[in-house]
Amino acid sequence: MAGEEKPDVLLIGQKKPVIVKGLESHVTLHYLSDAKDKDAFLRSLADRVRAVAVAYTADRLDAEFMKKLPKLEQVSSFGVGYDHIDAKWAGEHGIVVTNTPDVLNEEVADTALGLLLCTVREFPRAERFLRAGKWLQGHYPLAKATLRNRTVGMVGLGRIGRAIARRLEAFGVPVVYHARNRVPDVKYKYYPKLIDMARDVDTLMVIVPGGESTRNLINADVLKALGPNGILINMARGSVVDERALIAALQDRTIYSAGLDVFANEPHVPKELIEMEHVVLFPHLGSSTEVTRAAMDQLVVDNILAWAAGRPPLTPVPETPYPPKR
Ligand code: NAP
Ligand code: 8YV
Repeated sequence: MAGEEKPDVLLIGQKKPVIVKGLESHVTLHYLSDAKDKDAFLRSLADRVRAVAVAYTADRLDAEFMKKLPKLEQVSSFGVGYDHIDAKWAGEHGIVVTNTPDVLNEEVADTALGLLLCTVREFPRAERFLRAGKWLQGHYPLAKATLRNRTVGMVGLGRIGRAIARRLEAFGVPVVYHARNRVPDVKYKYYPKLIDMARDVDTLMVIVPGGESTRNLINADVLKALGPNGILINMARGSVVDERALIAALQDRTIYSAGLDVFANEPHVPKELIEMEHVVLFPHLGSSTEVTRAAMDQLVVDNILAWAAGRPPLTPVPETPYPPKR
Protein backbone atom coordinates (compact mmCIF):
# COMPACT_ATOMS: atom_id res chain seq x y z
CA MET A 1 0.00 0.00 0.00
CA ALA A 2 3.11 2.26 0.03
CA GLY A 3 2.55 5.51 -1.86
CA GLU A 4 -1.17 4.72 -2.29
CA GLU A 5 -3.98 6.55 -0.55
CA LYS A 6 -5.20 4.59 2.45
CA PRO A 7 -8.71 3.14 2.03
CA ASP A 8 -11.51 4.47 4.23
CA VAL A 9 -12.93 2.01 6.76
CA LEU A 10 -15.85 2.62 9.08
CA LEU A 11 -15.54 1.14 12.57
CA ILE A 12 -18.87 0.29 14.16
CA GLY A 13 -18.99 -0.24 17.92
CA GLN A 14 -16.32 -0.10 20.57
CA LYS A 15 -12.82 1.23 19.79
CA LYS A 16 -11.12 -1.99 20.77
CA PRO A 17 -7.32 -1.60 21.06
CA VAL A 18 -6.44 -4.68 18.94
CA ILE A 19 -8.71 -3.50 16.13
CA VAL A 20 -7.73 0.17 16.23
CA LYS A 21 -3.97 -0.52 16.55
CA GLY A 22 -4.12 -3.24 13.90
CA LEU A 23 -5.85 -1.03 11.36
CA GLU A 24 -4.91 2.59 11.95
CA SER A 25 -1.60 2.58 10.08
CA HIS A 26 -3.06 0.75 7.05
CA VAL A 27 -6.45 2.40 6.57
CA THR A 28 -8.19 5.66 7.42
CA LEU A 29 -10.53 4.80 10.27
CA HIS A 30 -13.84 6.56 10.82
CA TYR A 31 -15.59 5.94 14.12
CA LEU A 32 -19.36 5.75 14.00
CA SER A 33 -19.40 5.92 17.80
CA ASP A 34 -18.01 9.51 17.63
CA ALA A 35 -20.82 10.78 15.38
CA LYS A 36 -23.41 13.03 17.00
CA ASP A 37 -25.73 12.63 14.02
CA LYS A 38 -25.12 9.12 12.67
CA ASP A 39 -27.11 9.58 9.45
CA ALA A 40 -25.31 12.82 8.57
CA PHE A 41 -22.00 11.13 9.36
CA LEU A 42 -22.80 8.19 7.08
CA ARG A 43 -23.93 10.56 4.31
CA SER A 44 -20.62 12.40 4.55
CA LEU A 45 -18.73 9.13 4.07
CA ALA A 46 -21.02 7.46 1.52
CA ASP A 47 -18.68 8.08 -1.44
CA ARG A 48 -15.56 6.92 0.37
CA VAL A 49 -16.20 4.03 2.74
CA ARG A 50 -15.60 0.67 1.07
CA ALA A 51 -15.21 -1.50 4.17
CA VAL A 52 -16.75 -1.77 7.61
CA ALA A 53 -15.30 -3.34 10.73
CA VAL A 54 -17.91 -4.40 13.29
CA ALA A 55 -16.40 -4.53 16.75
CA TYR A 56 -19.27 -6.20 18.59
CA THR A 57 -22.04 -8.51 17.50
CA ALA A 58 -24.80 -6.44 19.10
CA ASP A 59 -24.35 -3.82 16.37
CA ARG A 60 -26.92 -4.54 13.66
CA LEU A 61 -26.15 -4.26 9.94
CA ASP A 62 -29.33 -4.67 7.98
CA ALA A 63 -29.97 -3.88 4.31
CA GLU A 64 -31.18 -0.38 5.19
CA PHE A 65 -27.85 0.38 6.87
CA MET A 66 -25.69 -1.10 4.11
CA LYS A 67 -27.64 0.85 1.45
CA LYS A 68 -26.29 4.02 3.05
CA LEU A 69 -22.78 2.99 1.97
CA PRO A 70 -23.13 2.36 -1.80
CA LYS A 71 -19.38 1.72 -2.29
CA LEU A 72 -19.32 -1.01 0.38
CA GLU A 73 -17.25 -4.09 -0.57
CA GLN A 74 -16.45 -5.78 2.72
CA VAL A 75 -17.93 -6.20 6.22
CA SER A 76 -15.50 -7.69 8.72
CA SER A 77 -17.53 -8.71 11.73
CA PHE A 78 -16.50 -9.76 15.23
CA GLY A 79 -17.98 -13.06 16.47
CA VAL A 80 -18.65 -16.33 14.70
CA GLY A 81 -22.41 -15.70 14.78
CA TYR A 82 -23.50 -13.09 12.22
CA ASP A 83 -27.27 -13.08 12.65
CA HIS A 84 -26.92 -9.31 13.26
CA ILE A 85 -25.97 -8.87 9.58
CA ASP A 86 -28.22 -9.38 6.55
CA ALA A 87 -25.61 -11.58 4.85
CA LYS A 88 -28.02 -12.76 2.14
CA TRP A 89 -28.65 -9.16 1.06
CA ALA A 90 -24.91 -8.45 1.22
CA GLY A 91 -24.13 -11.48 -0.99
CA GLU A 92 -26.74 -10.40 -3.52
CA HIS A 93 -25.17 -6.92 -3.66
CA GLY A 94 -21.54 -7.90 -4.07
CA ILE A 95 -20.53 -7.31 -0.45
CA VAL A 96 -18.32 -9.90 1.25
CA VAL A 97 -19.07 -10.56 4.94
CA THR A 98 -16.46 -12.18 7.16
CA ASN A 99 -16.83 -13.54 10.71
CA THR A 100 -14.39 -14.93 13.31
CA PRO A 101 -14.81 -18.74 13.36
CA ASP A 102 -12.59 -21.42 14.93
CA VAL A 103 -10.38 -19.17 17.11
CA LEU A 104 -13.07 -19.35 19.83
CA ASN A 105 -14.15 -23.02 19.56
CA GLU A 106 -12.33 -24.37 22.62
CA GLU A 107 -13.18 -21.35 24.82
CA VAL A 108 -16.89 -21.58 24.05
CA ALA A 109 -16.83 -25.36 24.53
CA ASP A 110 -15.22 -24.86 27.97
CA THR A 111 -18.02 -22.43 28.89
CA ALA A 112 -20.65 -24.88 27.66
CA LEU A 113 -19.29 -27.64 29.91
CA GLY A 114 -19.05 -25.17 32.81
CA LEU A 115 -22.66 -24.14 32.32
CA LEU A 116 -23.78 -27.76 32.05
CA LEU A 117 -21.99 -28.74 35.27
CA CYS A 118 -23.27 -25.66 37.11
CA THR A 119 -26.82 -26.51 36.05
CA VAL A 120 -26.75 -30.25 36.76
CA ARG A 121 -24.91 -30.00 40.08
CA GLU A 122 -26.31 -26.61 41.24
CA PHE A 123 -22.84 -25.17 41.90
CA PRO A 124 -23.81 -21.46 41.78
CA ARG A 125 -26.74 -22.10 44.13
CA ALA A 126 -24.47 -24.04 46.51
CA GLU A 127 -22.00 -21.16 46.47
CA ARG A 128 -24.78 -18.68 47.28
CA PHE A 129 -25.71 -21.00 50.19
CA LEU A 130 -22.16 -20.87 51.62
CA ARG A 131 -21.81 -17.09 51.20
CA ALA A 132 -25.14 -16.60 53.00
CA GLY A 133 -23.69 -18.42 56.03
CA LYS A 134 -26.16 -21.29 55.71
CA TRP A 135 -23.48 -24.02 55.92
CA LEU A 136 -23.22 -23.21 59.63
CA GLN A 137 -26.76 -24.55 60.01
CA GLY A 138 -26.24 -27.72 57.96
CA HIS A 139 -25.08 -29.23 54.67
CA TYR A 140 -26.21 -28.09 51.25
CA PRO A 141 -28.86 -30.61 50.09
CA LEU A 142 -27.78 -33.43 47.79
CA ALA A 143 -28.25 -32.60 44.11
CA LYS A 144 -31.16 -34.48 42.55
CA ALA A 145 -29.58 -34.44 39.10
CA THR A 146 -26.26 -35.95 38.03
CA LEU A 147 -24.32 -36.06 34.79
CA ARG A 148 -23.66 -39.73 35.41
CA ASN A 149 -26.82 -41.15 33.89
CA ARG A 150 -27.46 -38.51 31.23
CA THR A 151 -27.36 -38.53 27.44
CA VAL A 152 -26.69 -35.21 25.75
CA GLY A 153 -28.48 -34.38 22.51
CA MET A 154 -26.42 -31.83 20.62
CA VAL A 155 -28.58 -29.38 18.66
CA GLY A 156 -25.93 -28.41 16.12
CA LEU A 157 -22.68 -30.28 15.61
CA GLY A 158 -20.52 -27.73 13.82
CA ARG A 159 -17.14 -26.31 14.84
CA ILE A 160 -18.13 -25.54 18.45
CA GLY A 161 -20.60 -28.41 18.78
CA ARG A 162 -17.88 -30.92 17.99
CA ALA A 163 -15.53 -29.36 20.58
CA ILE A 164 -18.31 -29.69 23.17
CA ALA A 165 -19.04 -33.29 22.13
CA ARG A 166 -15.34 -34.21 22.52
CA ARG A 167 -15.40 -32.89 26.08
CA LEU A 168 -18.59 -34.82 26.86
CA GLU A 169 -16.97 -38.01 25.57
CA ALA A 170 -14.04 -37.42 27.93
CA PHE A 171 -16.58 -37.09 30.76
CA GLY A 172 -18.05 -40.49 29.79
CA VAL A 173 -21.35 -38.92 28.71
CA PRO A 174 -23.09 -40.44 25.64
CA VAL A 175 -23.67 -37.95 22.80
CA VAL A 176 -26.22 -37.92 19.97
CA TYR A 177 -27.04 -35.02 17.65
CA HIS A 178 -29.52 -33.21 15.45
CA ALA A 179 -28.68 -30.88 12.55
CA ARG A 180 -30.21 -30.47 9.09
CA ASN A 181 -27.47 -32.68 7.62
CA ARG A 182 -25.71 -35.80 8.87
CA VAL A 183 -22.04 -35.19 9.76
CA PRO A 184 -20.07 -37.79 7.80
CA ASP A 185 -17.06 -38.38 10.06
CA VAL A 186 -18.60 -38.81 13.54
CA LYS A 187 -19.90 -41.92 15.24
CA TYR A 188 -22.64 -40.21 17.27
CA LYS A 189 -26.21 -41.23 16.45
CA TYR A 190 -27.91 -38.76 14.08
CA TYR A 191 -31.52 -37.62 14.48
CA PRO A 192 -33.01 -35.95 11.38
CA LYS A 193 -35.92 -34.80 13.60
CA LEU A 194 -35.23 -32.72 16.71
CA ILE A 195 -38.45 -33.84 18.42
CA ASP A 196 -37.39 -37.51 18.19
CA MET A 197 -34.03 -36.72 19.76
CA ALA A 198 -35.65 -34.65 22.52
CA ARG A 199 -37.85 -37.65 23.36
CA ASP A 200 -34.83 -40.00 23.59
CA VAL A 201 -32.47 -37.81 25.65
CA ASP A 202 -32.67 -35.89 28.93
CA THR A 203 -30.26 -33.06 28.11
CA LEU A 204 -30.17 -30.72 25.12
CA MET A 205 -27.09 -28.65 24.31
CA VAL A 206 -28.00 -25.96 21.76
CA ILE A 207 -25.18 -24.58 19.58
CA VAL A 208 -26.66 -23.57 16.20
CA PRO A 209 -26.60 -20.15 14.49
CA GLY A 210 -29.30 -17.59 15.27
CA GLY A 211 -31.56 -15.98 12.65
CA GLU A 212 -34.78 -16.99 10.93
CA SER A 213 -33.90 -20.62 10.14
CA THR A 214 -33.54 -21.47 13.83
CA ARG A 215 -36.06 -19.07 15.40
CA ASN A 216 -37.91 -20.83 18.26
CA LEU A 217 -36.47 -24.20 17.21
CA ILE A 218 -36.70 -25.13 20.91
CA ASN A 219 -40.44 -24.70 21.40
CA ALA A 220 -43.07 -25.98 23.84
CA ASP A 221 -43.33 -29.33 22.01
CA VAL A 222 -39.58 -29.96 22.17
CA LEU A 223 -39.53 -29.07 25.88
CA LYS A 224 -42.46 -31.40 26.56
CA ALA A 225 -40.66 -34.19 24.68
CA LEU A 226 -37.51 -33.55 26.77
CA GLY A 227 -39.58 -34.24 29.87
CA PRO A 228 -39.48 -33.69 33.65
CA ASN A 229 -35.88 -34.85 34.04
CA GLY A 230 -34.84 -32.62 31.15
CA ILE A 231 -32.11 -29.98 31.20
CA LEU A 232 -31.75 -27.40 28.42
CA ILE A 233 -28.41 -25.67 27.86
CA ASN A 234 -28.50 -22.78 25.38
CA MET A 235 -25.11 -21.58 24.14
CA ALA A 236 -26.43 -20.46 20.73
CA ARG A 237 -28.64 -17.36 20.55
CA GLY A 238 -31.68 -16.37 22.59
CA SER A 239 -33.79 -16.40 19.42
CA VAL A 240 -33.34 -20.18 19.08
CA VAL A 241 -35.46 -20.82 22.19
CA ASP A 242 -39.07 -19.75 22.61
CA GLU A 243 -38.33 -17.90 25.87
CA ARG A 244 -41.99 -17.67 27.01
CA ALA A 245 -42.44 -21.42 26.42
CA LEU A 246 -39.22 -22.10 28.33
CA ILE A 247 -40.31 -19.98 31.30
CA ALA A 248 -43.65 -21.82 31.39
CA ALA A 249 -41.91 -25.21 31.14
CA LEU A 250 -39.58 -24.30 34.03
CA GLN A 251 -42.42 -22.91 36.15
CA ASP A 252 -44.64 -25.98 35.80
CA ARG A 253 -41.67 -28.43 35.86
CA THR A 254 -42.33 -29.72 32.35
CA ILE A 255 -38.50 -29.76 32.36
CA TYR A 256 -36.15 -29.94 35.32
CA SER A 257 -33.78 -27.04 34.72
CA ALA A 258 -31.97 -24.83 32.23
CA GLY A 259 -28.56 -23.23 31.82
CA LEU A 260 -28.61 -20.16 29.59
CA ASP A 261 -25.70 -18.11 28.23
CA VAL A 262 -27.87 -16.21 25.75
CA PHE A 263 -31.26 -14.46 25.85
CA ALA A 264 -33.82 -13.10 23.41
CA ASN A 265 -33.34 -9.43 24.35
CA GLU A 266 -29.83 -9.09 25.81
CA PRO A 267 -28.83 -7.63 28.19
CA HIS A 268 -32.42 -7.76 29.44
CA VAL A 269 -33.23 -11.07 31.09
CA PRO A 270 -36.86 -11.88 31.95
CA LYS A 271 -37.57 -11.34 35.63
CA GLU A 272 -39.24 -14.77 35.82
CA LEU A 273 -35.86 -16.38 35.02
CA ILE A 274 -33.95 -14.15 37.42
CA GLU A 275 -36.34 -15.08 40.20
CA MET A 276 -35.94 -18.83 39.62
CA GLU A 277 -33.44 -20.50 41.95
CA HIS A 278 -33.17 -23.67 39.88
CA VAL A 279 -31.77 -22.19 36.65
CA VAL A 280 -28.26 -20.97 35.87
CA LEU A 281 -27.85 -17.71 33.95
CA PHE A 282 -24.60 -16.46 32.39
CA PRO A 283 -24.23 -12.97 30.82
CA HIS A 284 -23.28 -14.22 27.30
CA LEU A 285 -19.71 -15.07 28.17
CA GLY A 286 -19.03 -18.06 25.92
CA SER A 287 -15.87 -16.61 24.37
CA SER A 288 -15.12 -13.94 26.92
CA THR A 289 -11.51 -14.30 27.92
CA GLU A 290 -8.89 -11.71 27.06
CA VAL A 291 -6.88 -14.12 24.94
CA THR A 292 -9.79 -15.43 22.87
CA ARG A 293 -11.42 -12.03 22.39
CA ALA A 294 -8.02 -10.69 21.22
CA ALA A 295 -7.76 -13.54 18.68
CA MET A 296 -11.28 -12.70 17.44
CA ASP A 297 -10.40 -8.99 17.19
CA GLN A 298 -7.22 -9.88 15.29
CA LEU A 299 -9.24 -11.87 12.76
CA VAL A 300 -11.46 -8.81 12.23
CA VAL A 301 -8.25 -6.87 11.48
CA ASP A 302 -6.73 -9.57 9.25
CA ASN A 303 -9.85 -9.79 7.10
CA ILE A 304 -9.76 -6.01 6.53
CA LEU A 305 -6.03 -6.06 5.78
CA ALA A 306 -6.51 -8.89 3.27
CA TRP A 307 -9.25 -6.84 1.55
CA ALA A 308 -7.09 -3.69 1.56
CA ALA A 309 -4.23 -5.62 -0.06
CA GLY A 310 -6.52 -7.13 -2.70
CA ARG A 311 -6.17 -10.63 -1.26
CA PRO A 312 -9.11 -13.05 -0.72
CA PRO A 313 -10.88 -12.80 2.65
CA LEU A 314 -9.68 -15.27 5.28
CA THR A 315 -13.09 -16.26 6.64
CA PRO A 316 -16.01 -15.30 4.36
CA VAL A 317 -19.45 -16.54 5.42
CA PRO A 318 -21.22 -19.01 3.09
CA GLU A 319 -23.84 -16.47 1.92
CA THR A 320 -21.13 -14.19 0.47
CA PRO A 321 -18.69 -16.32 -1.52
CA TYR A 322 -15.48 -14.80 -2.86
CA PRO A 323 -14.97 -13.37 -5.45
CA PRO A 324 -18.21 -11.44 -5.00
CA LYS A 325 -20.84 -11.02 -7.73
CA ARG A 326 -20.65 -7.33 -8.63
P1 NAP B 1 -21.12 -23.91 12.62
O1 NAP B 1 -19.79 -24.56 12.55
O2 NAP B 1 -21.66 -23.24 11.41
O3 NAP B 1 -22.17 -25.02 13.12
C1 NAP B 1 -23.54 -24.79 13.12
C2 NAP B 1 -24.27 -26.11 13.38
O4 NAP B 1 -25.67 -25.84 13.46
C3 NAP B 1 -24.09 -27.13 12.27
O5 NAP B 1 -24.08 -28.42 12.81
C4 NAP B 1 -25.35 -26.92 11.41
O6 NAP B 1 -25.62 -28.09 10.68
C5 NAP B 1 -26.38 -26.65 12.51
N1 NAP B 1 -27.54 -25.92 12.03
C6 NAP B 1 -27.56 -24.77 11.32
N2 NAP B 1 -28.83 -24.41 11.04
C7 NAP B 1 -29.62 -25.35 11.60
C8 NAP B 1 -31.04 -25.54 11.65
N3 NAP B 1 -31.87 -24.67 11.07
N4 NAP B 1 -31.51 -26.61 12.33
C9 NAP B 1 -30.68 -27.49 12.91
N5 NAP B 1 -29.31 -27.37 12.89
C10 NAP B 1 -28.81 -26.31 12.25
O7 NAP B 1 -21.16 -22.82 13.75
P2 NAP B 1 -20.27 -22.72 15.09
O8 NAP B 1 -18.97 -22.07 14.77
O9 NAP B 1 -20.27 -24.06 15.76
O10 NAP B 1 -21.17 -21.67 15.93
C11 NAP B 1 -22.53 -21.95 16.17
C12 NAP B 1 -23.23 -20.76 16.81
O11 NAP B 1 -22.91 -20.67 18.18
C13 NAP B 1 -22.88 -19.37 16.27
O12 NAP B 1 -23.53 -19.07 15.05
C14 NAP B 1 -23.32 -18.46 17.41
O13 NAP B 1 -24.67 -18.07 17.23
C15 NAP B 1 -23.20 -19.36 18.64
N6 NAP B 1 -22.10 -18.91 19.52
C16 NAP B 1 -22.39 -18.50 20.79
C17 NAP B 1 -21.34 -18.09 21.61
C18 NAP B 1 -21.60 -17.61 23.00
O14 NAP B 1 -20.82 -16.82 23.51
N7 NAP B 1 -22.67 -18.09 23.65
C19 NAP B 1 -20.03 -18.07 21.15
C20 NAP B 1 -19.80 -18.50 19.87
C21 NAP B 1 -20.84 -18.93 19.05
P3 NAP B 1 -26.52 -28.07 9.36
O15 NAP B 1 -26.05 -26.95 8.51
O16 NAP B 1 -26.29 -29.43 8.79
O17 NAP B 1 -27.92 -27.90 9.83
C1 8YV C 1 -19.33 -13.00 20.98
C2 8YV C 1 -20.56 -14.98 20.14
O1 8YV C 1 -18.29 -12.66 21.76
O2 8YV C 1 -18.94 -15.35 18.47
C3 8YV C 1 -20.15 -15.32 18.76
O3 8YV C 1 -21.04 -15.59 17.95
O4 8YV C 1 -21.68 -15.12 20.52
C4 8YV C 1 -19.56 -14.48 21.11
O5 8YV C 1 -18.35 -15.15 20.94
C5 8YV C 1 -20.54 -12.25 21.38
O6 8YV C 1 -21.48 -12.38 20.35
C6 8YV C 1 -20.28 -10.81 21.62
O7 8YV C 1 -21.39 -10.06 21.28
